Amino acid sequence: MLLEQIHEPADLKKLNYRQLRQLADELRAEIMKVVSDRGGHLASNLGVVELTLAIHYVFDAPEDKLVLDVGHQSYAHKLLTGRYEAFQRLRQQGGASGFPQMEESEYDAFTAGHASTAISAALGMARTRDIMRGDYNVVALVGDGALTGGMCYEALNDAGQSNTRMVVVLNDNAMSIAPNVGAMSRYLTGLRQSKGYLAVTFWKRSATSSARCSWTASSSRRWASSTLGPWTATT
Ligand SMILES: Cc1ncc(C[n+]2csc(CCOP(=O)(O)OP(=O)(O)O)c2C)c(N)n1
Repeated sequence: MLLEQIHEPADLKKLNYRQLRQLADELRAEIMKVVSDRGGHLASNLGVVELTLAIHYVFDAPEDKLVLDVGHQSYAHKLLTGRYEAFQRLRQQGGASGFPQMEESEYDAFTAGHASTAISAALGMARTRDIMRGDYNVVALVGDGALTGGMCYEALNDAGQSNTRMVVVLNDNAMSIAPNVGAMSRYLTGLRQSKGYLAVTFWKRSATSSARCSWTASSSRRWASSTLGPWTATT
């Protein structure tokens, strides 16, 4: 089993594409096994397995900071950051918390639970980095449900205006606790169905399938932090 051999994200970078796919399957199986026993969030965690793998493959946590909005989607992140044993006792005393906890791991850059806080927290970290002349990346992962919270707009407004270097990944699965409603949800649905977006998705699929073997973690990271500009929303 590959998962038991992953003690830190650096271990991921030794895997080839086929092994990464196997690891994604193992993560899903582990999450289903533990959640059916201990309870917890299931769908939101199953939905970010590949995304979490990709983020940890591209970036270098804990130097690079990953801020998860709400934090209910943190199970794959915990399993990839040395908490396999603790995860077996998920949400039990002495086991892994169901949310990111700074006291639990240096990989949890922010203790979360409330929705819509990640972009603001990440912006604060990015600003601190700039003041301290640091060089690490800061990544906020936010769902489309959490994105309906006003705090996100205050942070996006501030980040866009100040041009602070950070990455915002939007996980738009058209779901919150129930299907999303409202103008932003309608806008994102329209965006996902637009010709331009579909063309980019098609291009991305063909580019990544042909570049699979030569695309390394460091080249992906360089691409993410330089080519995409100061901050980026990705669906
Ligand atoms: C301020 C606040 N309100 C409500 C909640 C309850 N809550 C937990 S998860 C969630 C939905 C998040 O949806 P989304 O951001 O789309 O993530 P997904 O589950 O789709 O990955 C909500 C509203 C919360 N954690 N904080």
